[in-house]
Amino acid sequence: MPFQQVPPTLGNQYEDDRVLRSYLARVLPGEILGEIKASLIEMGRLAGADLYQMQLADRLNEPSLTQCDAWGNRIDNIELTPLWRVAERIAAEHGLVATAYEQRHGSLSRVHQCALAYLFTPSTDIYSCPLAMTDGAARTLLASGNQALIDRAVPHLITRGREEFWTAGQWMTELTGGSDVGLSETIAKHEPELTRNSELSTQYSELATWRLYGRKWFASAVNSQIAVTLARPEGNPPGGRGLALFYIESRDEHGRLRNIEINRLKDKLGTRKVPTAELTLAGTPARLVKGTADGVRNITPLLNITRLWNGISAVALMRRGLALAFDYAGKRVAFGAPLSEKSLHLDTLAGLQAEAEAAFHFAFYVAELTGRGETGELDEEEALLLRLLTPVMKLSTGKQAVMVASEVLEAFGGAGYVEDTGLPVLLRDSQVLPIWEGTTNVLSLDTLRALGVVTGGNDGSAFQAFKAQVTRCFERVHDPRLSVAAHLTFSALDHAASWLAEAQAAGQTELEAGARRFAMTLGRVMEAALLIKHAQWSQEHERDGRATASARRFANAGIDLLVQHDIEDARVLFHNP
Ligand code: MFK
Repeated sequence: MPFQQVPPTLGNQYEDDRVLRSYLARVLPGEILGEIKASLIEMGRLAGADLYQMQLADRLNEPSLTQCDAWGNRIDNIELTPLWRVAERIAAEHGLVATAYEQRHGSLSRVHQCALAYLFTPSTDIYSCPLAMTDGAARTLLASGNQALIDRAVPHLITRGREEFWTAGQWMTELTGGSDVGLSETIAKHEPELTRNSELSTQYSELATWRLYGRKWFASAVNSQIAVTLARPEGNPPGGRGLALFYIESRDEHGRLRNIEINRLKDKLGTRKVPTAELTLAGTPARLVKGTADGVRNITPLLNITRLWNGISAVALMRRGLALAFDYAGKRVAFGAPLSEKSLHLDTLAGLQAEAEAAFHFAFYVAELTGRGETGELDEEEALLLRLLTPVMKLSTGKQAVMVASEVLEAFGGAGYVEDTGLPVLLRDSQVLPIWEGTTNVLSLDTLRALGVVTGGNDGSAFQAFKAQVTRCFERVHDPRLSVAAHLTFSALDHAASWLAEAQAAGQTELEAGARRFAMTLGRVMEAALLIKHAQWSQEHERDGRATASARRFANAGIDLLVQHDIEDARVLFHNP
């Protein structure tokens, strides 16, 4: 018989996931875990079986845009891929958004929802993108207090009924920039007489009294029923404060776009199933969400929710890559033994597992805080902590996902580079995670903003909240096998504190130049602290030493990234004087 390689396979993605199950056992009271377990087992089954098989079969399909019908009428129709159509139904029925709003288990409903999203995401080709925006739009509308819009849209965004379910887009990015949103050029004209315009359905016409004119350069999941977007009311000043937040229902009751032209779909490195488009808003009817200014501030609830989803997606994609790589290591024989018995291969996978495991605890800790924020349970210190940790978690886990995905491909040798294994997409889809929802550098600067450093309002309380949480993580840690990891964590924390004080004294240039190293160090400190805390718990409650092994590896791989670089060297390299 010629040699035949056995491919990697997936089991039930909940039952096989030691990290998820152990974490849920720690944070959820037994009766809550008992109530939600069936939903997790079912999602784990779908993710490892039906959806995964569909995903492999769907590999070559991509969304398509048909701009005109046979007779030249502009229709701008988008056809989604088969897997995405199934994903939409499953997402609604399994409450991928709804779970967080039904709040059957109070603040822990956010953890339940994120666990579902974590299982669902790797098998559904970034359908998490429209779900993240839908969740973010619901949270933003609720925060706005705009009762007319809340009544009209939120029930559709948080329903479990597949027929009534709406998804939301987030149209922010323009040619002027995806990061510096305050440069947006879209203009809003107030037209109260729009209410009598027959092009609008009766209900929507009572709401939409503005028209938007401009170009959106990177509008994700453009097939969504609604979108939230930013535009500058005529006469408003420049910058983010002069923008206002608007609500759009993109199609009329006949399915025609409301003065929106889809110019083309983006030809992207990854997330190829997401119909991301360039749009022209040519007098699109819209409704103000909250006030006629401060649009950037008013859309931040959405940004923080999508950044949470980004982190959950990052740990989910890491988990998928490692589930396949661990399975394959037991099946692939080279140099006389399975790879799982080769110390160098084991060592490599263990390092990746440690990164993924630390990232997992960070993302889910932010989910816990987000849930408590939504049920009004956060005190002042925890609110500062959530504001700080959201960008730090997003930027840390995004970078880890790319590194882990790249190594996972390498763990398969040449097979990892071949498309029909279904592996390369893991790397392409991971690569978006540090880019969208705020690049690593933009979020590093946001970290300084969250600390109050940018505005000069740094009274140290946000950093103090961070330190207090790290300290709390160690309250019950006593295993000597974790002591080196603990020492490395506190030493990095001390260095971060002294660096911040020195950089603030040195001035804005020094502060900004080191902001990424600083934010990444905070991220690794928090990841180490949370993982060590869990490791101690898992030993005591599960007699399981695997989290301890991961914590030791993670800490030894390096927590403190605050090496000193001279910004003058960077200037020399750039300007070649
Ligand atoms: C898998 C799931 C992933 C999800 C998929 C979604 C796909 C969608 C793809 C995309 O749309 S990607 C595009 C996303 N774009 C961004 O994330 C924008 C990145 N840029 C930033 O985040 C900038 O920091 C920002 C635009 C916010 C800077 O704008 P400004 O106008 O310079 O903001 P400014 O003046 O500093 O802040 C305005 C107010 O908002 C301030 O409050 P005050 O008015 O009270 O002073 C800030 O403190 C506040 N603020 C800013 N960021 C905040 C925030 N508040 C809370 N949370 C934040 N994150």
